[in-house]
Amino acid sequence: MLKIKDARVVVTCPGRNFVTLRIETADGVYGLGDATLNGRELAVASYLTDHVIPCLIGRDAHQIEDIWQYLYKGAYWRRGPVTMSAIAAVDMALWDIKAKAANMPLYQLLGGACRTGVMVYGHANGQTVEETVEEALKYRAMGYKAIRLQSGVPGLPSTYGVSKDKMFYEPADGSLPTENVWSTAKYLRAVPQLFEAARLVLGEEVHLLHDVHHRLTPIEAARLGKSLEPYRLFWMEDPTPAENQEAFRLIRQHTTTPLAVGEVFNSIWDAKDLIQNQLIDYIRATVVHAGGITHLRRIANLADLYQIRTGCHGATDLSPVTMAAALHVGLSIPNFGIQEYMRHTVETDAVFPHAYTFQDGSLHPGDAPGLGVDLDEALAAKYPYSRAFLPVNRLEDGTLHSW
Ligand code: KDG
Ligand code: MG
Repeated sequence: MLKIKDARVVVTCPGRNFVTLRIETADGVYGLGDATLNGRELAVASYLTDHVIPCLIGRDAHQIEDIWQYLYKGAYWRRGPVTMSAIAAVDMALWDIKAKAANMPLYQLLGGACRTGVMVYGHANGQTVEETVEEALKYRAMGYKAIRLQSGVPGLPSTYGVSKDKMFYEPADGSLPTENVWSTAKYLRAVPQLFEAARLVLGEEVHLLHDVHHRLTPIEAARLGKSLEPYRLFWMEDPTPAENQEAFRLIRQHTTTPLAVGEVFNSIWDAKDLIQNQLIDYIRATVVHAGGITHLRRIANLADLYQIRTGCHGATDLSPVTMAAALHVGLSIPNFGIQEYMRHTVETDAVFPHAYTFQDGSLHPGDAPGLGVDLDEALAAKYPYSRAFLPVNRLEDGTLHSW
């Protein structure tokens, strides 16, 4: 028995907000879990402090599955991003503790390495096609084998995912939500031009990806997928919202561009129909927002039955604790596809010293016991919480959009 003695939540903002759970056992072994939910951070912090931590004290930290079931089924109120991020934080911290107690890097406990490293993709973004391709060249020079391209749309003043800051940019950009303007017609004209130029300059070797951020209807998404086929994308991400999983059937009927969906999913039930009907190619659910390592592995196992691979969300609002957890999972599952890797700032890396390293387009979690990430609490305390929201989107006539 490895008794849970104490647990607390640390909120810090080294450039952006992070919520971290620290669970400590009676023998002094501690584990970390990420509980960051972009724009809703304090809701998860309260869920943990007020409703979860009191139920953890005195339990056996080794009983990871039982504690997961207890928190999921025991609350009566199942699923939802706040609940599942809180459960994820507990789950990550307990896996961290178990692997530290075993004196092994977590991936060894998960079955050992299936590959030498975890291929990642970086974000190239620019106001124009030329600027975006120039950014992509920088990623290629750094060794990236896969690059996501997002470009400004001619005629629109700003576009989500396209920022003045390049290597490190933050999508949550206002203490109240800022607003972008959207035009599907302008966007659909611009994207094929971006990828045509990119293939000409970057050649055939590098994998190219694109994120639609749920902005299209199924038939518009089908058209985009079709028009991008000559440029052989690795994937087209979130072409339409997936609350109605059936919607993807229509997209699928029209295009062979591979589809990636699921960064906002928090449960296997959000992905079940998409997976079982083979309507997607990559599942983007993440450790932090989809119930932790325990639940993500369940999703990955289901996906494996249907030849769907993982492509976990890995933007900067997922802390280095999640990145490490994703790398241990990615290294150890048979159906790993790719991992998003939007680099954290120097300030964030200093608050979360970590063992994972980047080489030749891949990340490796390292061989430190546990997740291989720590939290410098003294440094974290110097960066108090600062409210920040993701932007919203309106059509040119003012209609609130996203789908
Ligand atoms: O918090 C939301 C961001 O992480 C998200 O918008 C970024 O779409 C995104 C991505 O694919 O990284
Ligand atoms: Mg995305």
